[in-house]
Amino acid sequence: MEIDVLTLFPRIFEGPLDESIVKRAQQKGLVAIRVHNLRDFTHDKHRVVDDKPYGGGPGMLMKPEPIFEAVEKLRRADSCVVLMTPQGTALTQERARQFSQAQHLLIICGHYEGVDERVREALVNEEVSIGDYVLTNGALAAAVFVDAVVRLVPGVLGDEQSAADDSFSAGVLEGPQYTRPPEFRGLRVPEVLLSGNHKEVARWRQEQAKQRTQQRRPELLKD
Ligand code: JD8
Repeated sequence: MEIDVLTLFPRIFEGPLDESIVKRAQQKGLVAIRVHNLRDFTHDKHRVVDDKPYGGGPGMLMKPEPIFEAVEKLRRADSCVVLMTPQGTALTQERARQFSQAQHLLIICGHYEGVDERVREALVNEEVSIGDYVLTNGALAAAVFVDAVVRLVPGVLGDEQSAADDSFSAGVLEGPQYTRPPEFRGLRVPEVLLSGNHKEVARWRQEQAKQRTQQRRPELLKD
């Protein structure tokens, strides 16, 4: 998979994408991620990327020209052009799975009060939000989106981790987990986990996961 990201803050991506699993995916050649500064697609002396909204109102909008120029340069026949925006449909694990099948993702990060509507009309295939809370811009949202998608690209996760992922996709939260020592500051690991009885362990985990889901995310169990 190839991913191109258009943003005014390329450095936001340096940390998150150069660590751990996403880094390894890039080193293994499973994904290529390129981050582009939208200012590089301006032609004026001051590299202006924003302008006032017609009709008035607070703040600034991203002007269409740099975004059109960048998308038209980077887009291919097999691209999916994604706009990060609070008005997008919410990212879910199922949606992340669908995006992980794409050959090429071209991600536009909104900044300021958002983008000129003609960007949506003419360039964007999918609008994505990462959740119902307000971020200062779309760059952090795009980093989250890339992380969620890249780990689902075939070969990125080892067998152990992909099995764990299945349990979330199956619609329950993970239950409690413990490692050594068996007693820490007077707090004991549940006896069943030390018993060596694999059937009992599996049953206990299932029950714990169900209880925790019922308590914290009951909507996951309905249907
Ligand atoms: C893109 C600008 C901030 C949005 C005024 C300041 C996604 N789940 C999400 N929450 N927030 C965003 C997001 C926020 C953005 C932009 C995405 C571009 N802002 C603006 C309008 C109101 N604030 C997001 N994906």
